[in-house]
Amino acid sequence: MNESSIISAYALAKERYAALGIDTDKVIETLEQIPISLHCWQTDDVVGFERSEALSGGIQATGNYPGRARNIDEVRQDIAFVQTLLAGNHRLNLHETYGDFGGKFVDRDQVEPAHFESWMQWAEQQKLKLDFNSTSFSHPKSGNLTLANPDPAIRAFWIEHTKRCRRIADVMGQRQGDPCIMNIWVHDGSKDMPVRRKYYREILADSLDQILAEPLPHMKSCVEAKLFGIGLESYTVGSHDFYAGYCATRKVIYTLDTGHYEQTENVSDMVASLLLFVPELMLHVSRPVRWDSDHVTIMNDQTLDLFKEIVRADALHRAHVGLDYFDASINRIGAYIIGTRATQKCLLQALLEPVGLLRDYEDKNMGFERLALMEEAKSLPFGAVFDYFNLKNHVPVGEDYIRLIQQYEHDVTSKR
Ligand code: RNT
Ligand code: ZN
Repeated sequence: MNESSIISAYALAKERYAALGIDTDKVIETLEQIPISLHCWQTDDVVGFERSEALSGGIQATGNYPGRARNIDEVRQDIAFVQTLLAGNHRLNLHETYGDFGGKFVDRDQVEPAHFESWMQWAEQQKLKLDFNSTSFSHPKSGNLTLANPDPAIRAFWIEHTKRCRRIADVMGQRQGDPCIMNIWVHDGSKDMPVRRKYYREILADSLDQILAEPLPHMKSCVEAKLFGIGLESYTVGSHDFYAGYCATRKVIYTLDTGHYEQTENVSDMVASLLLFVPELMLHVSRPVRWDSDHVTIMNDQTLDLFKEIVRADALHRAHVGLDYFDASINRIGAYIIGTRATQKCLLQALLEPVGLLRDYEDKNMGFERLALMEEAKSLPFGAVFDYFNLKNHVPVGEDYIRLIQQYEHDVTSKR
C-alpha cells in the first residue's frame, strides 16, 4: 500500500476528528496500549497436547481446513507469525491442556507450573504476557458435571485441578510482573430437564469458594457464564444469573463471552450493569451465528456496541479483552488476524466516538442531536486512522495481510 497516501488520508481524518474535539494521535496511543489476549486454541481447533482427542463439553470446532497446528512448536510458530501481522503488544491465553508435557501423560490433578516453564520462557522472548484457563472438558472424568458433581471423588478431582491451575497462573503472573488472568469455565449441565437445579448450583458455588479461598497475589480469577452447550441444552449450572450473583457477592471477575446469551439479547447492555457490582470484566469476543457457534469475530454491530459501551462507561481499565472463537473451516491464521483486527477496529471506533458531546446532548435532553451525531460518527473516516495505526506500527495495512498469510500457508501450514 502506498505510504504517502495513507499518511495524507490520516492527516485529513485527523482534522475531521479534531473538529469534534477528538485527538486521533492520542486515540492511537491508547489503542496501542490495549492488549488483546490471543486464544491459543484457534491454532489447533481446541485439541491441545494431552490426548489429542476430539473436543467434548458441549463445544465444537467445525471444518477440516488443512494446516492445523499439531504440536507445541507449530502452535508457537503460528502465534509468532500472527504477532508480525498485528499492531500493539498482545497477550497469549493458554488452556491447561496446552502444557509442555514432554511426551508424558500428565493428568489434570497432577499438573504443575513446571509444565508451563517453556511457555513462560517463550512468551518472555516473544514479549507476550500469559493468561490461563483451567480445562474441564475433553477428559474421561468430564461427563456432564465436573465442579458441580455430587460424586465426591469426581468433584474433588476437578477442585484439585482448578486449584493447581490457579497456582500455575500465579507463577506466570509473578514471572511476567503483571497479573495472569485465569478463566474458569465449566460446561456442567444437563441435556434434559433436571429436577435438582438448585442443588447442583449449590455444589458449584461451594466448589468455587474452596478453589478461590487460596490468596494468590499474582493472578486474577474469572468465571464464565453460559447459556447452553451441545448435548446439554436444558440446563447450565453456571448460567448468567448464577455467575452474576456469584461474582457480585464474592467480588470475582465476570467473563462475558459474546456467544453465551440469547441471540436477540443485547450483550453490550450487560456491561453497565455488571460493572456496578463486579470488580472487572473479562471479555471473550466471539461471533455466534444462530447459536454459540464461535465464528470468527468481525466488525459487526454487536462487537461495536460492546466496545462503545465500555468506553462510554469509562471502563476500559476494568475490562480485559480476549478472543474466543475456533473456526476450522478457513485458514486458521487468517481467522486469527480477521478477528483480532476486527476487535481493534471496534475498539478504535469506540475511542473515536465524540462521547463528550453525546453526553452533553443527552444531559440537555437533545434527543435529535444525540441520534444525529451518533449516526454521523459512524461514517467518519476511522478507516484512515486504522490504516495509519498499522503503518505506524510497521505491520501490513488493509488487505495486505492476505498475501502474507497466503505465503505462510504455502511455506508452512500446507506442508503439515
Ligand atoms: C465455551 C467457552 C470457553 C471455551 C474456551 C475453549 O463455551 O466459551 O471459554 O470456548 O475455554
Ligand atoms: Zn468463552
